Amino acid sequence: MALLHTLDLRGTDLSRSQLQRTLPRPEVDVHRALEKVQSIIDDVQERGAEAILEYGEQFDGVRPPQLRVPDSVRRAALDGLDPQIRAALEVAIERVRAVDEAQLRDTDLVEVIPGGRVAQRWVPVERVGLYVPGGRAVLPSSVVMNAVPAQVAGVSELVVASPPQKEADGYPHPTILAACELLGITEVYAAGGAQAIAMFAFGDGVGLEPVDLVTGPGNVFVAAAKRAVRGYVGIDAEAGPTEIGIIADASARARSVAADLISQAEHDPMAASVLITDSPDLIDSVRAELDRQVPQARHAERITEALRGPQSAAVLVDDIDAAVAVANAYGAEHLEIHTERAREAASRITNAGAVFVGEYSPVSLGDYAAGSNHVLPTGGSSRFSSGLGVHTFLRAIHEITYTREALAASREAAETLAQAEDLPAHGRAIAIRFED
Ligand code: HSO
Ligand code: ZN
Repeated sequence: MALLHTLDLRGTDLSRSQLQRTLPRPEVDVHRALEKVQSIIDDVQERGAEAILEYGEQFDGVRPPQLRVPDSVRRAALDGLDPQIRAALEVAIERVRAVDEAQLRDTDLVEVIPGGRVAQRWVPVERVGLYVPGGRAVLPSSVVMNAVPAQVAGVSELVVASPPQKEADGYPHPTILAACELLGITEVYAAGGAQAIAMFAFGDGVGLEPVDLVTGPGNVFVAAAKRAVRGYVGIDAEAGPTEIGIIADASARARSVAADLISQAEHDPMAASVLITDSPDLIDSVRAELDRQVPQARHAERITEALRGPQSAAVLVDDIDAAVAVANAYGAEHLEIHTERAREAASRITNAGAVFVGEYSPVSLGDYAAGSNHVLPTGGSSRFSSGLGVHTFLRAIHEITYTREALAASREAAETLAQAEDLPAHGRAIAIRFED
């Protein structure tokens, strides 16, 4: 079967609902994972740290000497980190921090009427658990992407959990530990999967405090566990397989387009790589490039599976307007634009986790060192949510301060609505203030 099957949408109905039915999407059954995950969560709630360590032994094949990573192990990991990797992480941290600092907001104060004020205070979440996957890919960049906005927001306690690794005596991967140390994160646990999420939500029974919010990517079990604990704690999102959409016209460079489709396919056999173009020739040349580049790739097997899957496609449309409509209906986690007037097309994108404009702004740059965040909404959830940012870690608290005069000037509206809703005690609570 060819890589990237063609979906010919020329001359078809481009309404949002029709497109959403037609466009390929990776299928991940979080629901099915829920049952399995629930029993792990129950067990962690019952038996605490011991259950977490046992699941680590079962799933990761190793048991660390203790659940919490000792300071000395973290420090040694940073000391042992390749200086080039350290420098690259520092670039990433610095750039993400610069972008995040621009997201900070002052208290907004609105004087609704003279003497009647509503202030909006942005308050950081107090304690946050960051999940960092191990397994197939150890991603220290994800530590940066989760931790920096939390720190910029002012989160006071940042806790990391990452699966125990056989090669590290049961502690998380040394590069993950080094990244934590670089970021000043001192509370780190060797816990993975659903048991880590349960630990965040309910504590470990012997001293680890529950968190208020859980963030970070993970596999289907992590997603299911997040769904299961949601409500007890906040969650950022259930991350699904990575997606890249690319809008390209005949002017695009097939080599770069193919390389970018491959780059996200490298994450996961379920990853979605979708080319959206008005040029049949470009599809041919991108396919030829894929045939050339994929076999040379280190992870050729999973890339091939991803590019052959129903979730990946070359979507052929009449023109770039149609391509924009398709991209907006799809709402890709990452959307690249390789067209002659790329910035203009980008300005018309309303649904995407992040938009990468022009040939020199590839998704891989965003994954590591653009300054943007790489934790982005998947599965079409960009229609209603944003990527991770300072806002993820802030809550808006309204603070209402009215004078007697301002309340007097407002009572009619409030009392009328109380009456209309048949809640007279609401009205009384206002009126009583003006009685002798
Ligand atoms: N593209 C991934 C993030 C990542 N890539 C981490 C490399 N490391 C999901 O947006
Ligand atoms: Zn990536």
